[in-house]
This record gives sequence, C-alpha cells and structure tokens, in this order.
Amino acid sequence: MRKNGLLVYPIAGLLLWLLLLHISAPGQREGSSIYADGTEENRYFPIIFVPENTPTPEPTLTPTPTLTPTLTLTPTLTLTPTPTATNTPDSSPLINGSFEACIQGEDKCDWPTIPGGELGQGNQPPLTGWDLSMVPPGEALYDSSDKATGVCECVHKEQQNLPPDEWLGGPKALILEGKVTYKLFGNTIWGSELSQSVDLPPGSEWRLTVPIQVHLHGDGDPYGAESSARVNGKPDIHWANGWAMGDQEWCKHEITFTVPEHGRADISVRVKNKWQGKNKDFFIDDISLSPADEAAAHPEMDRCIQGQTGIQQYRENKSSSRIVK
Ligand SMILES: [Ca+2]
Repeated sequence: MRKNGLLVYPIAGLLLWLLLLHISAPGQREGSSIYADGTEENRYFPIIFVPENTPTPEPTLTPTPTLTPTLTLTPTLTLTPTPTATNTPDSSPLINGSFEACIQGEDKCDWPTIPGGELGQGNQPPLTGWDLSMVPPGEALYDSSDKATGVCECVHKEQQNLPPDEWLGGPKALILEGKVTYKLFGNTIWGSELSQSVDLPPGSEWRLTVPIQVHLHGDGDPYGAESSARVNGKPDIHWANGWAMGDQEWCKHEITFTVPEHGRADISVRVKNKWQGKNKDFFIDDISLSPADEAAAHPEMDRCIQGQTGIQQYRENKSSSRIVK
C-alpha cells in the first residue's frame, strides 16, 4: 500500500498541474480571443436571469370560429327582351316583306329618312330588302300619259301610332303581320315602286302575295288610284283600279310563277295617284313568297281585280273587314 500511495501523489499532482496549465494558458481559455499581435479580448457570455415570480401567461383564447353565412342564391335576373321589330324569320326568301325591319329605339322603331332629292325629303325607305323609287316629277306615270307633279310621302306606321281598331286583327286593321305597316300617300300626281330581287332555284314554282289597301277619299274617278304587282315583268293583272280594289279594303295581288334559268325573281309593286289635289293613301303589309304547292297566303282576302270599263261604284265593302292572318 505504501508503494501505491507513493504513486498516487505524483499522479494527482500531475493532474492538478495540467488543470492549472489549461486555465492559465493564453488563447486557450473560453471567453477570450487572442489576436495575432498578442492582444486578448475577453468575451463574456450573456447572463440569463430568470425573473422571479414571473406570472404564467394566461393562455390566449382561441377565437371562436365565425359561422360562415349560408350563401343565398341570388335569383337570376331575367332580362325582358326589348321588342325588336326586325324581319321575322320564316321560310320565305323574301326580305322584310312585313316592313318590320327597323332601328330599335328605347320605346319605338326608327327609320332613316331621305334628306331630299327625287325620293322626297323626309321619306322613309324600307330599312332592308326593298328598293324604293319614284316617278320623277314631269315624267309620265307608269303605263300612262299623265305626268307626275310630285312624289308621295312614304312612312312606316307603327301600331302604337294607330288606334286599336287598326292594329293587327282589328276591324279596320292596317297591320296584317307584326306591328308595322307601310304607307304611301300624297295629293299630287305621283307614282312609286317597291322592288326586290330574290335568288331562287331555276325551274322551281313560287307564289307571290301582295296585300294592299287604298283609301280613296271620295275620288269620283275609278282610275284615280291604281296598283299592280309583277314578277320578272309579268303582272297578275294589268292594273287594279281604285274602285275595283275597294275603298279601305284589303285585296291581294297574287302571282304564281316558274323561276327562269337565271334563277332570279324580280319583284315589283307599283301604286299611283292620277289627280292633282286628290289625296290617296296606300297601305302595304305582309308581302310573302312561298312555294306554289303550299296554301296561298291570306285566303280570307279577295284578289285585286282589274276594273271594268263603265264601273259605276266602288267595289262593295265586305260585311266583315276583320283581317286575321
Ligand atoms: Ca308588318
């Protein structure tokens, strides 16, 4: 044991010396830095003080989730369609046969007017389909030696500007389809034409129907007003005179035809007033073109006839003039 005790003391001394050496050796101690020039900078570790009696933070209340509001479906707004008086689509190859084509305004239709010239200032040609022409003043009327002294007034008459009994289906209906009818009138000597060319299959057979009405205003001449319709230059009758058409009655020009090789039907509707100072009003509506093997349009309506020489009175008015298409 003594021998072992002698060994213990040197070893303990060596360990103590190594410990002191570690503490005192430059550049070896934690908390200081030794730079190249031998200077030393002490580094101090932060002291963390634990505060006494630090209140335990109250737990933060977790916000109660807000209930997501139930989504209410907004009713879909149904737009009330603005009445558009455009050409009613149908199987007819004719364009604007009912004169409904217009520039739709807020509460009514508009039609561009003619600024002047031989077609007359302020007149309204049909918006689409038809070409409007006039016999120039000083020139002979159609198929007549009588010379025009002026041009007619040509306007669209809308339902809202007519009394109800002149609406579609009324006892004095001036509208045969839709809400618009076309009116040509004037008290000079005048002649006017509506024309339209339609492409059709060569050899096919069609029927043109042209409803027309004249207001004679008491004219004592049966030929004071006349009307006609033609396809490729061929009329149904030569002319229907005013007395034979009847005063304020609808009649129809009706022409059944075969389309020639050139595949075109040139359609023409003409009206004229013979006497200066005697006003005439013509109304035209619902012109149609349909296959010849289909039923004719407006079966309730008499055909316009050519006046008989020596006719003494207007064509007798029908007992009922109610027109329903
Ligand atoms: Ca119409």
